[in-house]
This record gives sequence, structure tokens and C-alpha cells, in this order.
Amino acid sequence: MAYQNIDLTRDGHVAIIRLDRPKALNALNSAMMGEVAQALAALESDDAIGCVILTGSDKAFAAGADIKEMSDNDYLSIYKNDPFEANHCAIERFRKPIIAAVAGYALGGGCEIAMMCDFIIAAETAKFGQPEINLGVMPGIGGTQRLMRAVGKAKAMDLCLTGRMMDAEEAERAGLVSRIVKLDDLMETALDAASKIAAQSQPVAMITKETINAGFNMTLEQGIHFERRLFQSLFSTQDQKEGMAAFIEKRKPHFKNK
Ligand code: CO8
Repeated sequence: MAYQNIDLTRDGHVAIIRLDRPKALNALNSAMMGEVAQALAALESDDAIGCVILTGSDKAFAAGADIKEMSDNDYLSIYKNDPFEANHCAIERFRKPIIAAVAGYALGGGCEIAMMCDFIIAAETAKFGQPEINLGVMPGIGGTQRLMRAVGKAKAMDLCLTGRMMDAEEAERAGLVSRIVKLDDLMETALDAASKIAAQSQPVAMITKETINAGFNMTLEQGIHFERRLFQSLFSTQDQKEGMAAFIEKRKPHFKNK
């Protein structure tokens, strides 16, 4: 499948989706997000892929939703067509692990899709923000909710109400990103993490992701109950037998994704 706005490559059991609209700093238009959704659908059903990396260019992960495409909407058109929902939400619905590797601008919808990924690895050059207020709107694909859960109310309010950007160090301190690396090391670090994940049992990685995400909508008690039941269910897998046998026999496990 040939894509016009993204670049899809593979490295072993890892797929890399690179947003590729350099002239618009990877602004997210419907065509690009449609391609991301198509690629993710194909990767989800591809047993050979255990983890995905979503990335952009050195200058911009994505500078937000495409303002030029969005600007002519009125309430009814944006409500009825909901041009962003199906495609953007393909990232949050993706069931395998997905890492955002962010360099440069991750603004507005760019920050929002990075937050839909399971974790963010940032280059020192990364800049995060929800500047929609400068355009007379506000975050529209989960930014107010996910940012608040990631960095707390004070910083989420600060970023969404002032529209300012935060650099990688502030984002790491606040808990938005899991690690910061030099720009030159970004893809190697992301690939290393993704390859480690892809080498694990795929169903176990998927269930772990599902369990952590489920916790956002549950009380602590419900979340712990959900975790315990799924933990117990993993003892029905061959990979649990293999993983524990490998430890006892002092060898590497060979997971079969069963
Ligand atoms: N949309 C469209 N085009 C963009 C965008 C964007 N978000 N960002 C940059 N571009 C374009 C510019 O228009 C410019 O194009 P051209 O050369 O044709 O004029 C090109 O990219 C390069 O941009 P700049 O010249 O501005 O580059 P600078 O290095 O000077 O500045 C910035 C970089 C600071 C990132 C600047 O481009 C900027 O502020 N961009 C807009 C950031 C922004 O406001 N993002 C939020 C957008 S709104 C949003 O994301 C809402 C999400 C919810 C959507 C879902 C609704 C249902």
C-alpha cells in the first residue's frame, strides 16, 4: 500500500510510522490521519508486528491539526462529519503497544496523538503544548483530559489556558514523557524499547497495556480486581509456562504468542 502523507517501514517485529508532511510541519489533515488509521489497522492484524513507533521529523512530530483544513468548518459540519474522530481515535483504539518518538513540535493535536500512544520518548529538542486557545478554540481530541491525567491539574491548566509550550525537561519532570534522549539517539532508543516489547509475549504485552489503560476509568479497587483476574488468566497461556521455565533453567524465553 503506497501512502502519500506517512512513511511506513519495518525493523524486525517493529513497525515505524513516520508522519510526513514536512511543508506543513506534519499538521494533521484528514488524508494523513486516514493513512495512519489504515496503517494501524493493517499492523494490528499482522502477527509479525509486536510494537509500533509513531514519529515525525526532527523539526516537528506534528504542529497540530491542520488549521487551514479546519478553519472553514461551522458547528454543524464539524459535528456531523466529525472529521477527526474516527481516524485520530484509531491510535487510542490500537491494541498493540505503540510508542511516540517526539522531536521538535508536538502541539495541539500533535501533543494529543502523542498522548494517545502508550508512552512518549522525547528528544531534547521536543516542545509540547496545547496552543489551541490562541486560535479561539481548545483541545478537541482528548488534550484537556489526557494532559490533566498525565501532568496534573495545575500544569494542564497553565498549558491549556496560556497556550505556552513546555520543553522536554519540563515535560519529563511533569510525567508526560518517560525519557529524554539526544536528538541523534531518538530513533535508536525508541527502536531498542520497541524491539524489547516486541520480543515479549504479544498477548501478555497487549493485556498489560489494556490493564493499565482500563485503570483510568476505574476506582483503585476495581482496577486491582481487573488486574488480578487478568493476571490469573495469563496462567492459561503457553508463554507463562515458557517464561517461568526459562528463568528456572537460566536461559532466554522463546515466546510463541500463545
Ligand atoms: N496547520 C496548518 N499548517 C501549519 C500548522 C498547522 N497546525 N503548523 C504549521 N503549519 C504550516 C505553516 O502555515 C507554514 O506553512 P507555509 O510555509 O505554507 O506558510 C509551515 O507549516 C511552516 O510553519 P511556520 O512558518 O509557522 O514555522 P515556524 O518555525 O515559524 O513556527 C510553529 C513553528 C510555532 C509550530 C508554528 O507553525 C505554529 O504556531 N503552528 C501552529 C501550532 C498550533 O496552533 N497548533 C494547534 C492547532 S489546532 C489543533 O491542533 C486542534 C486539535 C483538535 C482537533 C480535533 C478537532 C475535532
